[in-house]
Amino acid sequence: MGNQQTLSHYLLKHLEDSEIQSELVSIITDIATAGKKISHEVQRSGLLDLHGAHGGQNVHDEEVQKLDDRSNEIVKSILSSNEHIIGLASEEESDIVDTSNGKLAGFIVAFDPLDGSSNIDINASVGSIFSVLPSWSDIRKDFLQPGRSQLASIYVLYGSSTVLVLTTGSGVHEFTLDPDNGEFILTMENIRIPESSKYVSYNEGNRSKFRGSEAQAIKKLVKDIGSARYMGALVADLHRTLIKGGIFLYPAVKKGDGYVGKLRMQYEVKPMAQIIVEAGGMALINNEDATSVAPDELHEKVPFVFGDSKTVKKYQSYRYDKK
Ligand code: P6P
Repeated sequence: MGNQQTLSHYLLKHLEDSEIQSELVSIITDIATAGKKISHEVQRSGLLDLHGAHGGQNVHDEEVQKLDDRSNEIVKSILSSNEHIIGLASEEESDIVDTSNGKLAGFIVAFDPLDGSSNIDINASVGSIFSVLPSWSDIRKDFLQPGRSQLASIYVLYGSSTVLVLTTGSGVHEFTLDPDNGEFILTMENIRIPESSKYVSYNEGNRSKFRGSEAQAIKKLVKDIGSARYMGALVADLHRTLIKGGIFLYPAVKKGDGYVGKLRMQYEVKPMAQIIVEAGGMALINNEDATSVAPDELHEKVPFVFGDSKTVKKYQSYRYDKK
């Protein structure tokens, strides 16, 4: 293998012209450390009695898995000791965690410590997602910035290997964890999502809960594309879409007399949309560019569609063009 560039070396060079180089390198290095520790636990979850439910419920009234809680503690302990970070928001925390110690300006990080954790017990892929934002004075308000304000968007995918994928606004790059030396090594630089329309990815079990026009559009897409993949973990479904192309959809589903989204703006949709757009793809919330939509509240959930531009435009024509 050619020059094995570590994440830290790559970041120092990649961010050499950034005036916040040292802060971003410090924060992303800590996020990578959290990813390594979580990867270590995920690989041993069955041995450490970390399968199954923890017994609590999160802010979305979802059953918290033991490893959700463990992963949340790992991320919180590492990031709260980073001098540049003044606030945290987590899927597993009902409210913001203030780590400012009175410091006014700095950086805030929103994260889903273990996304897709229901896959843990069946040994399928899970991931962690991180969103890094600037904060000047009001942490609560600053978490409500749109996706395009993010300084870094990162995910770690615990799959057949552990990979960290990031963007700091100039390209999308993948690093693979070398288990022999614990380093994240650059394995793909400037990833571009192929306009392949390879797969449609959505939960077929929800079809009856979609709006009619949505179900119709998806039916046409499936007919056009012909093959479907769905892994039930956003990080895994996004990584496949980033590498192979195609489209992922989590439409609003019927609840009572309205329709609601499932994916969380703060620590799923905002960072993942920025990565897809940086790789040349498209990401939508209710047919708007997902990177320009600002959340209304910390744990807001929204419908989310992303993929290669060709396939997303085809979806838009099926879903929204009045015939
Ligand atoms: P469903 C996992 O719980 C998650 O938040 C995402 O990782 C994933 O894309 C989605 O929910 C799966 O939801 O309803 O298909 O199980």
